[in-house]
Amino acid sequence: MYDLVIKNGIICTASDLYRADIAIGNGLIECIASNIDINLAVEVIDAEGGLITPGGIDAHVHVDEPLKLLGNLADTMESATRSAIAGGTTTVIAFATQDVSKTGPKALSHSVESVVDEYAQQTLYCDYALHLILFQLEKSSIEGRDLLNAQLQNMYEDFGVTSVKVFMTYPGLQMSDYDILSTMHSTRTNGFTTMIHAENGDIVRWMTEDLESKGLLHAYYHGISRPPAIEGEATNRAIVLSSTLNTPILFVHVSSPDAIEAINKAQAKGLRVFAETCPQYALLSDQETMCHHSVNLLDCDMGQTENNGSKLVDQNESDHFVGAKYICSPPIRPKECQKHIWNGINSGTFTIVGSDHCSYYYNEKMSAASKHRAFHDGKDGRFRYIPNGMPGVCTRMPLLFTYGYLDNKIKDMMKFVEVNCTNPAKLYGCYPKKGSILPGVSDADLVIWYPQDPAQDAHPSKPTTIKNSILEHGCDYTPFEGFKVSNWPRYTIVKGRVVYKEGTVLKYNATGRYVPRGKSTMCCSK
Ligand code: DUC
Ligand code: ZN
Ligand code: ZN
Ligand code: ZN
Repeated sequence: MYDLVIKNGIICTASDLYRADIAIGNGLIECIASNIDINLAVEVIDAEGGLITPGGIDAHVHVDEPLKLLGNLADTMESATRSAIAGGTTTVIAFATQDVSKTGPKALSHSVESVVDEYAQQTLYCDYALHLILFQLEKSSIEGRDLLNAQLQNMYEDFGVTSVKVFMTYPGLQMSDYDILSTMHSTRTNGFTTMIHAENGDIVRWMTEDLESKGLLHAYYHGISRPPAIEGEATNRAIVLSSTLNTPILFVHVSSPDAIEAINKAQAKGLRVFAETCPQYALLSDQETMCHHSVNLLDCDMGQTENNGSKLVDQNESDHFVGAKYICSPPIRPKECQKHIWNGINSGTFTIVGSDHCSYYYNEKMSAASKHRAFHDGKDGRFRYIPNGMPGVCTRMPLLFTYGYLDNKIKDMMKFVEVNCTNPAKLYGCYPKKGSILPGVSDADLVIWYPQDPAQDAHPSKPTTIKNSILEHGCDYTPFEGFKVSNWPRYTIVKGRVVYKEGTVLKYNATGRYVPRGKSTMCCSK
């Protein structure tokens, strides 16, 4: 007997699109065949001609951690995984931040351990894994090599963490080129993936201080302080560092055409350069951060701004802070950048799409900035104090389905599955257990989408518009409020159990746990 059989679906993987039934047993895909006998099944789901894809893998999710280095986040691992499955994602890869109070060869293992211990106390709706954020080398010298090698090796052996993120910006997190080289040397030795946040932190600092000196403090200037070229510069520089050591590299949350150009050039040369982008860079524009101001903020660019802060006039003083909802880094770019993002997804410049879910309460974003009131009548805050990040773990797959696949910005459904499900699994060492639908080897992590084009009232549970209330996350807003959607996950299945059905989360089927990963089959030195 099978635990579950799914009939009448169209299976879509990164390589194939075909009609077949799926039989599930013991949490795994057991059999795919053209007509599986329903008498062999304990439970049957009729997909009614809807697409069936692997569950999504969101490899870029920030969740509240014991160490609050990024500040208080609105999502626990419990609410983040609940939100994930409500949008068809069945595995999330989050971050454990290095705890610099821990030292010695097990320092990084201990950093990961406290995060895993905390999440073990929570109900998890899907599986999760962890990257490490590394921002300070215990010994920043050639002599420190053996220690860092041992720290990474132990973290792999103890917890199956095989990827490390480093920052080229942010006071306190920014690493020198020297330390990035040391990190890459050790990630190469250990077969780890090196993830890079590429923005030139010194330029950001200078631009921020220059804007502040002119009284230009609103959310909109966050983007002005981090122009596309500074992401391009850092991307180029990181490519030079990685090619110096002949080791692969992965750029996360790529937003700028300048960065895309640098990545394209490197890839064309045959360098092993990989990249992630996010839905917000394909779908939002800097207009959102300009809200309610009647002056032409676009006049203020690239440090040439005159002191015209006093000329700013709020059309609606009560909610002029709304632009803070869209603050993230790299920032949301001008609209003309969006086509470069879609082209990059289709052309393979981008290996994956992640959400960079990093949810700060809008209320807290306001108060964090208001603590440093410095602007007209004390009603506003400086952009530099507004936490960087927005929620997106739930909306990633549905947005890419409607605005990518259905709107012909993503060339076909197989590409959709590749960037959202299969490549993240390969890139981060959990394929084919995750990210595919292979009998005998893949977890039964699946999404059954609503049938396309049914009479609208045939499925009243299908959302047509994104509202914060349907996203199941902990955050008090979504930057995608009001976006129309033409499809949505109808069933989300995690390890053979239905955890989300027609708009309802089924908590009693939640069996998520921590998943140790192997080494990348794409982005690591052999
Ligand atoms: N980078 C991220 O990846 N997430 C949130 C903030 C940041 O800078
Ligand atoms: Zn980042
Ligand atoms: Zn204002
Ligand atoms: Zn992030």
